[in-house]
Amino acid sequence: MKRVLVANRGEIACRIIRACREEGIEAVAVFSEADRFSPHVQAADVAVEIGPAPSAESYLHVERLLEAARRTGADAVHPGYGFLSERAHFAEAVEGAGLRFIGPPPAAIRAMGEKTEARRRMEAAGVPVVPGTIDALKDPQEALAVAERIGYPVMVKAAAGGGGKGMRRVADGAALPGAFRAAVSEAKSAFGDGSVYLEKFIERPRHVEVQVVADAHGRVVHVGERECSVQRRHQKLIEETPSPVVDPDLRARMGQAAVQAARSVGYRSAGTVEFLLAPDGTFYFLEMNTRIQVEHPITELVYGVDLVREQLRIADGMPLGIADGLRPRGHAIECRITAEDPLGGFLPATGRITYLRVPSGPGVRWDGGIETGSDIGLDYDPLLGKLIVWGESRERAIRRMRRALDELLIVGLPTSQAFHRRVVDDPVFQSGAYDIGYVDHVGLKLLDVPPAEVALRHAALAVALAEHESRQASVALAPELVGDGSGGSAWLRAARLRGLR
Ligand code: MV4
Repeated sequence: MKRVLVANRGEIACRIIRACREEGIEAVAVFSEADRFSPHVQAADVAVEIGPAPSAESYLHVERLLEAARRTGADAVHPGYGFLSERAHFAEAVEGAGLRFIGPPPAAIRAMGEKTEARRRMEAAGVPVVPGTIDALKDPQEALAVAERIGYPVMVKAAAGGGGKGMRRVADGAALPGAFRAAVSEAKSAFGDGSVYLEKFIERPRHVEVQVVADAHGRVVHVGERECSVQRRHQKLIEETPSPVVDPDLRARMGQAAVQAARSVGYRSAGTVEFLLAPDGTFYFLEMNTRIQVEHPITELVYGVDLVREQLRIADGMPLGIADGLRPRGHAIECRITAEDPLGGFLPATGRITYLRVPSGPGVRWDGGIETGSDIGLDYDPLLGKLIVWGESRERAIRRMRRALDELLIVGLPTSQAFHRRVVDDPVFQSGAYDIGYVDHVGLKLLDVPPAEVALRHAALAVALAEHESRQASVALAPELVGDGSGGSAWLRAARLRGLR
């Protein structure tokens, strides 16, 4: 492979371009009008405009992407994540155009894309799935019979659903017929397919996923797990590895199940098998993501691998560059820095980044797709970048993340940084004893700063500002504010002078 077209934007496009550069492969960037001056365009060897801002006119437009590949003489396409990364028809179109698709075979994408088909294959492959049905239920009577068998509470799920849509918990038999009928009509209108099935409801699960990598010569390895339970409305916010509750024995069993899942669909390239991990240590297959994931860097730091480099090598027919049985070293945490306002209900934020300062130093990695001057709009996913840290232990990693979050500065719009800064100080998070309910039950409350504190802060700021202005006017009249540079800042002195600290 000499030239790879990166069919993506933002931080993942920059990440893939870096791997290409290190492998001596030329990178072709594609960009929409809105992304003309984006960092991924500047980082590539060649860049092609593919259309106006809307994704459907640009990053999701198969013909324009293939046309860009043809025009630039690319011999492979890397889809990144999101956009067309898990569309089998795109992988087929790329291969049909004589290019290599840097990802799994289309058949593997398709097999894992249909949730009930995936469950069926997993059960046949001996991968643990949540007890329940696989085929759609005919009527409420059948639902009642199945629920009696597996026991309440149960989860009614839409076969065509996913990402939490079209699911409902049912506590007892009295509520089941009504819930069943509601789920069918909802699924019909939302997905055009009213098929629903039943599962045992898993109480207080954790979302733990396993990284797998498979080459074209039949080798499949797992590269540990990632704890992804800190998420809001099925959007992950913080990920870490190792999981605080996975010990070497459970890691081996989950890893083996994930490898089995990948083998059962003839997988190739990097992929992730998602599990529900119950408090009693039992785990169940949820779904498989047939792409490189946002959170892949924490695995890279703890296992010492480069997953995008592996994808490039595998697409080039080279054998896997990862040994079997790698063990985790240290601990890594990722905070997703998004253009959302945590103090305003995580509403999407827009604006110009008037100043960006990213942290660095030992064990700190910033995978970003922004720079000072970037305009952040609503056309694309709100992810601005990922702050990832590595520490010798979980405690050291948390301390380092706190320091890195204090160092990160994004001026111009609100971001999720404020949320992450509170989570790293939260005793529940620090204990590691959290599940998928963490954000709703604990995380969001961290943002409710008591009003008194807010008033005090505003007062301190007002005073400090007044002092600053008066000092500017007559610095000679207030030498105590200028100080000898020994203790703290003029702001602090001003606040102290008024007994606020
Ligand atoms: C479940 C579950 C509990 N029991 N299935 C949500 C997304 C979809 N892929 C599957 N999901 C769930 N399925 C049973 N039988 C709880 C969830 C769930 C969830 C799973 C992982 C991460 C976050 C979640 C948030 C809410 C519900």
